[in-house]
Amino acid sequence: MKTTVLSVLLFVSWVGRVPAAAATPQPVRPNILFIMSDDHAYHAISAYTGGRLNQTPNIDRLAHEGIRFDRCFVVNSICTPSRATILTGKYSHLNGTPVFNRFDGTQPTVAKMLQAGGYHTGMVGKWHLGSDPTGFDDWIILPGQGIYNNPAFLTPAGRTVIKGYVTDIITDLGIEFMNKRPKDKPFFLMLHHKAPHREWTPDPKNRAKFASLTIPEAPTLWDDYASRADALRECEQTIARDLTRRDLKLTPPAALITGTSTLLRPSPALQQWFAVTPTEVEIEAGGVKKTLTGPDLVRWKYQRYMQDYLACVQGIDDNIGRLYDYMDRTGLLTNTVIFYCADNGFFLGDHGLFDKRFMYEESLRIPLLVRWPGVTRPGSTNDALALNLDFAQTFLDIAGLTPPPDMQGRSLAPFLRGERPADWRTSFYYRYYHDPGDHNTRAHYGVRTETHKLISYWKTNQWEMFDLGKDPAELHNLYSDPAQAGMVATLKAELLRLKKDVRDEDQFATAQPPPGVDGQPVKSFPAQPKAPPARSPKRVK
Ligand SMILES: [Ca+2]
Repeated sequence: MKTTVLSVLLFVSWVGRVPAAAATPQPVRPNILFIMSDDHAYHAISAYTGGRLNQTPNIDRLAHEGIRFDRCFVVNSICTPSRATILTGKYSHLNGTPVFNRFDGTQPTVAKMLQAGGYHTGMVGKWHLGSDPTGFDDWIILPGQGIYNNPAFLTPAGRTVIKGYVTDIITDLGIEFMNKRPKDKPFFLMLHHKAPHREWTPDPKNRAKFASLTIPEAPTLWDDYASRADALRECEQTIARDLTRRDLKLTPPAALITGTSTLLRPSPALQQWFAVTPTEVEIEAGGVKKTLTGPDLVRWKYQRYMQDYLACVQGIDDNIGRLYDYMDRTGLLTNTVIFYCADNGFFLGDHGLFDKRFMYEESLRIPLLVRWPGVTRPGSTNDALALNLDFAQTFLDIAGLTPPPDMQGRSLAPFLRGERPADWRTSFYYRYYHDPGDHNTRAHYGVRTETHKLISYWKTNQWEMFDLGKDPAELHNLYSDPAQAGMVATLKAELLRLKKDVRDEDQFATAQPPPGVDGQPVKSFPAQPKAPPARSPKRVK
């Protein structure tokens, strides 16, 4: 899809700094293109699944020509905290962004370090950190979550609307950044897609393509939650109960679309109609009308959800293909390290859920594909425990820059070079804070090792322990099994060790910073939220 005239004009004025000397030598250090989608589950990429749910040939090409990380995870599975962790190389409790609160852009970030180290830096697409981007030579971001069609963007010069579909536009803007960059230095571009975030609005072509498909059901769609903590039963992110009429793209009564009210600018009454979570839906099949309820309705909701989600993913894959073509044509493929990942995992009906947040694998794990031509062996895979916490140090390593000592991850570059450090981590720490919060998902922290997982819902003092080897779907909570007492004790000790090691002193355990990312970015930053009085880590028994 072509860039609109408006966006070309916008971009020319946005970039505006093309060096006079175009024919400069190829930079020795590689460019870094970091592509991140929003809520793209690893199991919606055929390189990971063999195509069980969908085919993503262009994203798969990154795996075929590079390395596929099979155990990459986030340390706090929601949008804003993940983005803050990627920029800072620090856990939420140290970068001050545990929930949907405004990121303090005055703190050190990998973008600032790369910029100071000689990289031309850019940020295009979904930012969702509340404050203006810092450390970027050029940026153009969606305000808050942004919208799918004809989205507004914010730039250093102000706000503008670009006509078209958001995934196409963000790709166009990324291409323009690369096209107009100074050619005498390497670039670092963060290209962040909005898709496939809720409410999963595809482009018309892919919507039509997926509308008639029947998607295989998740193996744990009908999970009865037996043996698990109350958190699963209490959460409001279920396919059965919590998808709205808007999510399901139901057609409102004509009477509600009157006057100035439209689907894009709904009146309060229409908004209220869209927000309802229906307990029965009338459908028409073969000319016959039928009202769905109960399990039939759950199956129907799952199909509607997955058709649109996967269609959004297909739009991303199409656009990765366009990026590939551009980079091939311009010679950039030979000297650019390309990353593809997501900011968090996502439930695709797994455990009967949508959304993320929980420390269960589908939400905790993200896809990570990296193509580094001439360095990474094509088609290689890696099962080391990798984290979004590691990305900042990885970028700096690739750029030949030394990371500051207070970053908390570790460079993944050795794996890209085909090495495996003998002392690589064998466990990691996770913490989710947004409780009370969206979807009523209970706050929790935990440890995941190579083989097991222990989760503490610290506000309710409930626990879960899973043997990931025997029970990869995490259906059997072994926490209270007497035969597992030794393993539970070992995992509790490891959890406390890690909590101390990452300097989590319960900075945000009792009070969340106020929300601040869904309005327009502002140029003033609040002071770092004050930590509550020091207290000993929650005692685990
Ligand atoms: Ca996200």
